[in-house]
Amino acid sequence: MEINLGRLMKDFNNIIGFTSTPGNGCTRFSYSEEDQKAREYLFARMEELGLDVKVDTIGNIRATYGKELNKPSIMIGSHHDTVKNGGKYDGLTGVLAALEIIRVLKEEKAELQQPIELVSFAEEEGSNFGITMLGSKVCAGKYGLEELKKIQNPEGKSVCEAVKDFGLEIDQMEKDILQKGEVDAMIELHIEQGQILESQQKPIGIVQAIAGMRTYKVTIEGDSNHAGTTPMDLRSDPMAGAAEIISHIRKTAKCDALPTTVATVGKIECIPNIPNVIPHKVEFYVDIRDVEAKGVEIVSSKLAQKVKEVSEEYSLKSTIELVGKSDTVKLSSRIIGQIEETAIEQGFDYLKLNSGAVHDTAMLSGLTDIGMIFIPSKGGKSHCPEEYTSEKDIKAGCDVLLNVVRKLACKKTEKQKI
Ligand code: HGY
Ligand code: MN
Ligand code: MN
Repeated sequence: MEINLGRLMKDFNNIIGFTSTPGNGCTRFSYSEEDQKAREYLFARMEELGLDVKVDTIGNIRATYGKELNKPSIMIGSHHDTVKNGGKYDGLTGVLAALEIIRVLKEEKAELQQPIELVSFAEEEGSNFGITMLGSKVCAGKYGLEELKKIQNPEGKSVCEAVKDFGLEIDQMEKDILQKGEVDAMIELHIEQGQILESQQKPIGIVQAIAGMRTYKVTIEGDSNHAGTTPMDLRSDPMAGAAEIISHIRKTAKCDALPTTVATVGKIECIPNIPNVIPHKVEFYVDIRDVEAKGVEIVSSKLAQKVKEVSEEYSLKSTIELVGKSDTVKLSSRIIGQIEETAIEQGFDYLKLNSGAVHDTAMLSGLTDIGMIFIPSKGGKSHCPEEYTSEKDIKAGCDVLLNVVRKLACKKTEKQKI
């Protein structure tokens, strides 16, 4: 059995048009106008398929084929939100793969023995609130309402306010928390976002573990003053402090942690952000990851130590806030085995690897068996307009996922029993 690539790419080309930065990558934040347009497009396709569509209180879309079977589902999907000026393929490929797989199983009149549930998680990128996988974390019961009232976007709007403005009843969130046993397996198709598969010319990646991460928000306050009249030794300059801390984080991750440890400062804000003013305040986010928890631990503790040292040296007031965290997750050997068996049956070469990117699937570990299929990213580029995956690789990944789902959710036909 195989997907209809033309149909999937038609969906793909429609949805990538929903971006607030046309010509400069995809920018489709959750709860935005672009998100709403993408949702409307997806709802129309789901309706054509007669799926039972539900949007939960944080905005996760859950559309089920075979709901009447009233059994644990096989969940497939990903997310359709993006980073700012992001790529076309991150997340969306997995959502559209799920949609197309349901279409094919329906067309082929495959006899379901378990429902198949298409999921598109909200706010996976954390583009609004700086916390990755917020939708799947809420789905998995990792956040309570009180916490969502406190988490704010840069404009000071809380998760609850933003979600309510989008027309969702976040106060009722308890009823949507996923319970163990509701889902029999969750399998996500996703671009690798790295260059291992391409460099080893493997069309299929079978993920073994997903990196754990911590996101810290560091705030440094100093004494704002005139850039021209303040002698260097009389300054309490938060930007000078931030520069030392940021270069120290890079050195620690590169030289003093583990070979698999990575750390990034990708967002920084300077107040008042004027060339001839020594800043009053600098805020920046530190994204630390590793498949080995030890690596995250090393950089986190060195960060705290350096912030303390620099604050004393420059008479600065600093705070470090842990704004997001997820532990390393090992994927299900049952599902890994299924993916491997199917890739071999279909004649696709594959590689077992770890994921440096985090994924919604990881948030469901503990609630169900989880698996991930990776497909190559050209040049390993992602989270940027240059992100690209070939249609051939998209089809290979979808065909493997289609046949894994068929084996998990459908009755064997007489022919398959032979
Ligand atoms: O940051 C990540 O790893 C994911 O792309 N949100
Ligand atoms: Mn993603
Ligand atoms: Mn991403």
